[in-house]
Amino acid sequence: MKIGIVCYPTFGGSGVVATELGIALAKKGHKVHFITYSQPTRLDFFNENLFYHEVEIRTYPLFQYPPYELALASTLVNVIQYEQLDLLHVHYAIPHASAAYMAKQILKSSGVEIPVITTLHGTDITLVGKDASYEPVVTFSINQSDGVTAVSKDLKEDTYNHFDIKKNIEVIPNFIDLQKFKKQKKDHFKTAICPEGEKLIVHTSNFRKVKRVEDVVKIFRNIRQSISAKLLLVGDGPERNHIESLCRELNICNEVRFLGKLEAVEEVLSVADLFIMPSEKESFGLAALEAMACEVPVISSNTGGLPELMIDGQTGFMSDVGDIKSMSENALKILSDGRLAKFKAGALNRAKDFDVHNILPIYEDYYQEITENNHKSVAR
Ligand code: GMT
Repeated sequence: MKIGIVCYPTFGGSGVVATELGIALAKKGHKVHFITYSQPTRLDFFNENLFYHEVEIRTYPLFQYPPYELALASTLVNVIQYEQLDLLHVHYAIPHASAAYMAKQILKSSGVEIPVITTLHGTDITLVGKDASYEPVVTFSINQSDGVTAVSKDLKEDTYNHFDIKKNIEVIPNFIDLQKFKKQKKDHFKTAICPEGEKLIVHTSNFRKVKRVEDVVKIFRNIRQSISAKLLLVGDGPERNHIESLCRELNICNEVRFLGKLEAVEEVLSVADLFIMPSEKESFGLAALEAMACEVPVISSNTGGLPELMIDGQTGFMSDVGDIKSMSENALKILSDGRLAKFKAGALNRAKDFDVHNILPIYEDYYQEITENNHKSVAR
């Protein structure tokens, strides 16, 4: 198939899922065209089946806000027509689903029919999309999509609860490439950070409020009252300065390292003993799955889609959002001697259920179903 993919080309989970999906599809022989405002972060190599089309956003002194959605819709029209794409798959509803709708209508006026699939990832529904400033457009463009997927059952339910959606939503979870995300031998790295054999705790996120990075730091402070440990914070975002101040306040700066945005996060995860994800909301928790694939047990909240990924007592433990005491106690249970190996094995075992080789065929079948439905409705 010739497939167009629209996503945010950044480190965020939706962009990562979209890019990894495109890469996996290309490896199976599909022609995949990424249509984004810059080269997706993980698309940094050559593959004969992968193509990248940049959305050029022209600005003009009159525009206080450059109309990205129009530039995207116009690029979609051009690419779909010129490359004769069979299907357009947009990731993250805002503004990709409405730009896709616009492109679809423009193409229809010249006799070109393109089926559109929208994948809902989380904050496009649970945070931003719900806001009155976007809600009518989000509802409309989801209903106008030919196919809709959500990354967890919980997100599907949230979507039905908060929007007037008439479409069937297919649940297709996040997935992982176990060839890439696996425990690598990085002992030198571990020794450099933990010279005294300290336990290594890792958190990766975009440092938004919803990630509750403050809880990570407080849980770490509690862990350190019982065992020696170090904390690596990977990623960057609006909360970072506040978190640095908190570390100073708690007098733990020597034990905490901020690594910023990293491309090869699997290298850090390879030496981690524990991953912490105390999010307020998490539609799936791709970062936790990446950790689990590298044999790192997870302490998380029990919100959103996390209970669909985690197995309490096997992959780690879940607690209520904000329950720092319970998360700290659970972290110590895992890190205490003799138990860590069991949790590491449990984490990896569960990650295998989300192997890309299991999830990719679900997407391919869904693509098939949606394109066939589209052909039938055009023939009618
Ligand atoms: O986590 C973020 O804030 C980034 C966000 C995104 O859309 O880029 O991630 C969401 O999509 C991921 C991939 O489907 C999910 O694994 C994350 O759980 C989800 N984040 C939230 O729901 C907060």
